[in-house]
Amino acid sequence: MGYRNDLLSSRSIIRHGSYALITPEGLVNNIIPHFEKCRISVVASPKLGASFVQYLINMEAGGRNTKGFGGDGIETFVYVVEGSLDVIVDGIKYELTEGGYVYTPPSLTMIIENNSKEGTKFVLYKQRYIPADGIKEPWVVSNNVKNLEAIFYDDMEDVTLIDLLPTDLSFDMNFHILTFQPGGSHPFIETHVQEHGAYLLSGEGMYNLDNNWVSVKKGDFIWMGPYVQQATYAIGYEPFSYVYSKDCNRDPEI
Ligand code: UGY
Ligand code: MN
Repeated sequence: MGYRNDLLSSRSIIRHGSYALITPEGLVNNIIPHFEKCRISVVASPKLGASFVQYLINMEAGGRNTKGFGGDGIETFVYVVEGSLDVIVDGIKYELTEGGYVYTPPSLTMIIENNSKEGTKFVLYKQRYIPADGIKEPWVVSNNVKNLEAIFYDDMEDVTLIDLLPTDLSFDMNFHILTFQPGGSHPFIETHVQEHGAYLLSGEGMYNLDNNWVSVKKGDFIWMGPYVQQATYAIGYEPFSYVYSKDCNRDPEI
């Protein structure tokens, strides 16, 4: 850091209310009360046009948020990208390693602590839960993607999908992992009401966002707003994979 050693340029693209590509080089640190020993970037928020808030966090050894994150109508989700993290919900401790995650329902808070000797990197997410008449509240979910089955996406053998949360109507959101082998692609350009917050875990792709093709790679974050056209081709030599949010199971308000 300090004096520049090249032209000032960036691959990031910000289209308020539509979509955003945020690359790791441009991330800045945010101080947020109760998050100790953390480097936090808020990559999606209502200020961008998103209905949720998503953070990329690097937490040092001994870092934590013991006040509790979420609750009071806000559901939360954490996914570990590197290292390990302890998450405590309702007195129960979940010891997460890479690929581990916890979903916390809107009535509870999550405490997060890095009790390891190394730094850890994780994706954190919050959104206001939308109750539905006659549908019971969601529950705590924790697992590791290594334990979950990947299914072929739309019958294509070079694209797989993992659902991280139950498809039960109690849940108004889910997180998924889509993985494309090089050359694999979506079957068509999607246009849908749901939003996504996507963190790119591996590989490279050409992504169509609002009918603009942009190159993206591991470490990038993409926010896709409602109805923004979206699809990708995987390029390069390794699988292109991302973990992403999706709202679901609710009738839009008018
Ligand atoms: O679930 C989805 O809507 C997903 N196929 N979208 C995406 O990858 N952009
Ligand atoms: Mn989509």
